Amino acid sequence: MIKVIRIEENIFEENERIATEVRKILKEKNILSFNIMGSPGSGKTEFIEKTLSLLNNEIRFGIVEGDIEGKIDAERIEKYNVPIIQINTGGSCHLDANMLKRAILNLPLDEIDIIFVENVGNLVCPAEFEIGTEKNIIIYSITEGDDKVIKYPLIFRVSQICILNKIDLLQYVEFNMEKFENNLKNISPSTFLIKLSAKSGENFQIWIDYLKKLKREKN
Ligand SMILES: Nc1nc2c(ncn2[C@@H]2O[C@H](COP(=O)(O)OP(=O)(O)OP(=O)(O)O)[C@@H](O)[C@H]2O)c(=O)[nH]1
Ligand SMILES: [Mg+2]
Repeated sequence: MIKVIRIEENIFEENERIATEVRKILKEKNILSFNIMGSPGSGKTEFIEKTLSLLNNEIRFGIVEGDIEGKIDAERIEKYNVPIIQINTGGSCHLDANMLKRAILNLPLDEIDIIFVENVGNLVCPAEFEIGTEKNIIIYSITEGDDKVIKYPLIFRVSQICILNKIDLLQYVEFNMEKFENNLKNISPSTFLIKLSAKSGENFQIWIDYLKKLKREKN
């Protein structure tokens, strides 16, 4: 007789249970939280840095950095003097709810309004694991091509916000904006799109205003 054990289901079930715990902790502390996902190099850390440089004086942030190895991104953010936890997954291509739970329990939650979690750079795996944050953001950059919404639909579907980054490079890169926008509308109609450059700051104020609005709605 053969007994089949559905490990995959169990992993997802257990993850969902802990994600609910994380959600509860963050709700109790009235913290707005974002799971920031995207390919390696799409600009997740640059985006966090730019946001901190503009809002650090008026909003209390906490940062969780997820990487397979090392603490390079956490070190980049250190200069903003915000509480940071670096998670090293040791090989896993995404964060899971248990990792985030351990991280936030090491943050001074009573002194934080907004938490940014930078997930491991990857366009596939992070989309499959809820970590208990309130909103998902996909940071996508124009240098990755205009076809990826079709090829990697899940990460766009699970994201309430899509940041289309590196628009300062539009004149140098073959990127069909209309095609990208139409694909996004078809695959995930409710995803809110903001086109900006975290580097030059072009359109960045749109994100800042939107973030402030989300924060006000939370209060
Ligand atoms: N031109 C341009 N470069 C950018 C922009 N945003 C980020 N970069 C550059 O892109 C490179 C990668 O940016 P990161 O912020 O490290 O990307 P990341 O998504 O955090 O990467 P991982 O953490 O490795 O997944 C860096 O050299 C950034 O300076 C942008 O808007 N325009
Ligand atoms: Mg990074």
